[in-house]
Amino acid sequence: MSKDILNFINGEYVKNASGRTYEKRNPVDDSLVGLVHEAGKPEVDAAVAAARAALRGPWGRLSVAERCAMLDGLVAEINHRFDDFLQAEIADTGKPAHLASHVDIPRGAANFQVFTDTIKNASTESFEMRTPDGKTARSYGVRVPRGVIAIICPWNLPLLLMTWKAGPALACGNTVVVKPSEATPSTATLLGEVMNKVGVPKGVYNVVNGFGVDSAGAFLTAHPHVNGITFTGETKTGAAIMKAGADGIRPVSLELGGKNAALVFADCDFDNAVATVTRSCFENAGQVCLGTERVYVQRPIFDKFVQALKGQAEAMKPGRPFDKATKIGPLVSKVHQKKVLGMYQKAKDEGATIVTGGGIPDMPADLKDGCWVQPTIWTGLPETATVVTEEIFGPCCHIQPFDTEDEVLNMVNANRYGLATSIHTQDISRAMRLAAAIEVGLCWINSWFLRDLRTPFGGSKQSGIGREGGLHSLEFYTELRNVMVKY
Ligand code: NAD
Ligand code: 6OD
Repeated sequence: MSKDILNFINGEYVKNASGRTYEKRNPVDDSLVGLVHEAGKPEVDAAVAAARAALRGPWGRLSVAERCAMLDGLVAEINHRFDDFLQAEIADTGKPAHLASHVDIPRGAANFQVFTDTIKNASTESFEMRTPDGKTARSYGVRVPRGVIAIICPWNLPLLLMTWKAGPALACGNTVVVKPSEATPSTATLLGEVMNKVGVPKGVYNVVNGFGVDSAGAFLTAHPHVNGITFTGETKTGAAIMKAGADGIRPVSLELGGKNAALVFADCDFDNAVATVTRSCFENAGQVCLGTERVYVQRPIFDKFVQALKGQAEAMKPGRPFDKATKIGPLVSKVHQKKVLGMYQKAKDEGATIVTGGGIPDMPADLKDGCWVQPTIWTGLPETATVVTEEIFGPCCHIQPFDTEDEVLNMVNANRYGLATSIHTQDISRAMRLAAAIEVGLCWINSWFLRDLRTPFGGSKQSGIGREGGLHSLEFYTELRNVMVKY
């Protein structure tokens, strides 16, 4: 019997009026994870109505300290049910257990903790002035929740990226309706149980499952009682969401696609650069928005670097998530596998030299139906080639040689995206000069995906609008009201 993956509305797990379901399959071996009950308009309406009502219920009357204590309870309960979350995330994504247990699940919990700390310590401004009639007036800011927040999520780090938005939204006193990716519905849905266990009032956290266009995603973002939309996903979806937000003048926060570059200079710490670029290209099978798909290596070390990265790529053993030898999992779905393999073909058609990979790995019979692709490295393409300009979101990169700082800077900036970059050099002056000149929201020097959750996170150019993280999240999840008192 297959498991039902339901919607979570007003504190209860509910099916849908239409009876429409779809199969969620495990990308490791195509086994059935469960039947997802797709939310239609009635369920989205019910979720938004529950979220709206909850703003005026006990949730809205909690003090900041009480609300934060409740959310801190959530952190403890997620950690208590760590294995349930781990199993659910792995069944949906197929990612290696070591990755999910060190990144996805702990960060899923930490995202609540950091924002309860932030909101408890956030101050507002206050000014005193003299009035024309000789009295005094003081104005001060009050942070108020925005209201009902729609959270639209991708599938690559499902719990982490959902709580990255639900954490600050709830800490600030909003209520939320989450639309997880159709490919990864399980952990957002499971979190409903934890909400109930720790006493989060009904309607504060809701989950509607389904797709984007003509489905739960579009119904939710178009809903007039949604007061703000926070989205992580592809740039073209972000454009559709921005249009939906324009109706009713609802604010949007957009974390979008990227085509991130790594710059490797001849004076780098070679072993650290190879290890770091290996992670940034291949971790999570390349399905990390911050991941590297363009590598630029200074000519004196180009051949040596290509050979070293090739060795690392070929050592990435694909396999089952709980097998300790597994270094790389499958892609998330057949749809995504087809897209990535299409790009692998495109690279070939456009004349790439295939340094390694380029296809599907040879897998044992029980894993043959999984969504596997080989870690792949290309060289020899011009900067205008499709796989050098377009986001692939797979375990692959093109490596380009360069001679001078100016030359590499021009190549890196000649792209419509501007999410992240990493610079590998021991010349700190050069690194800091480039960090200021490269058009991105996030820049790592001699490191990658090292995060302090109090810092601003977001993309430049077509990689997004807005910054979240620490106090920056409060700009989206609260409104500042000015109060002027005359006395
Ligand atoms: P996607 O844009 O296809 O889907 C994201 C979510 O939007 C899904 O829940 C989907 O159902 C929903 N959706 C799709 N169309 C919609 C519509 N018209 N209205 C409302 N909702 C809609 O993205 P994806 O394939 O799930 O994720 C991969 C993409 O996400 C990549 O481009 C990646 O770079 C990006 N990403 C960005 C960041 C970041 O922080 N900048 C983080 C992770 C992923
Ligand atoms: O670390 C984060 O807060 C974050 N938003 C990571 C995004 C990764 C993208 O795949």
